[in-house]
Amino acid sequence: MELITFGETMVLFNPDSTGPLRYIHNFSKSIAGAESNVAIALARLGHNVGWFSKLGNDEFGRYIQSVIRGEGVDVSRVVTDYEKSTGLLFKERFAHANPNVYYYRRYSAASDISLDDIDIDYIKSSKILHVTGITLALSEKTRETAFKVIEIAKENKCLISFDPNIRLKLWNIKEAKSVILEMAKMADIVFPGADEGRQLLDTEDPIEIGKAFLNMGSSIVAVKLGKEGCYITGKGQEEFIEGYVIDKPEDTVGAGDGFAAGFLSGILKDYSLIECGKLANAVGAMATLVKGDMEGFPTITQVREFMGIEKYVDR
Ligand code: KDG
Repeated sequence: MELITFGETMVLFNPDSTGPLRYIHNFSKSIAGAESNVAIALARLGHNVGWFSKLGNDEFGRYIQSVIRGEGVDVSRVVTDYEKSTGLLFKERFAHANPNVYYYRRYSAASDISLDDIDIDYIKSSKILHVTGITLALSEKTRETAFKVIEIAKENKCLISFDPNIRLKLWNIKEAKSVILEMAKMADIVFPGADEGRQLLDTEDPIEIGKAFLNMGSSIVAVKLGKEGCYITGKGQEEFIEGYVIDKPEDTVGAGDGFAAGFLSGILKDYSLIECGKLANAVGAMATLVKGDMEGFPTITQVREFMGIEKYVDR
């Protein structure tokens, strides 16, 4: 495998209209999960990737597995929990405000994942292991599991990619800060956002954020700056890379995961850090053009056309 990731994926219910959930009658069903988003985005870009989690022995778990498998991601290491259920997520949309998100994931199957559920040889076989702060927030058990898995992967020269992905519905900032900064010390590539810089390091300055993570031991830091693009630092290089302005984004959720996938695709292809940043910006921007957390991720041909590198002939 080129990259393996693990973490909770939930069934996402998106209301077909705006307004308080108690008045909503129809929802569109899809899936949501930061780690599976990265896996799906990389598979669309043509990479050989694996994702796993623990899912309930229920129709929602089977649905998640079949969607991710259908995207060309290896799901052979998914574990079924016969007692706990698959997590759910509901969005609540308003015409003039950002959507609300409601999680139904406490005590879910995925919050119970332990080292016994994980095929360590599978992890060792991968070039990159990608983890996010969401897994660290789900439960003591998932946190402990993530730290152990990373330790083992590192011993086996697997590159550790880490997206802090702070979700304050899952934990408070004090706890998030101490655990995420502990994890960052073990990561080779880190993907903080400017707002996460403020929450974790008391600065939104990309250069300072980059320096701080390099000092903690990372070798590459890609700071996400939204439509302004990104700031990349590491391996003796540093650069601000201009982003894409999307006038009317359909849905910005998943853009950060698209960014990470684009960047990691570049790393897997031995691109320069600047080229990795360019690809990351483009995949992140394209994720916002389609409604849904993962539906907008492009294929390699689509992203190259978006970047103006290639013309699509097959229309
Ligand atoms: O990064 C996008 C994710 O946040 C979303 O798909 C859902 O994983 C999710 C979460 O925990 O909020």
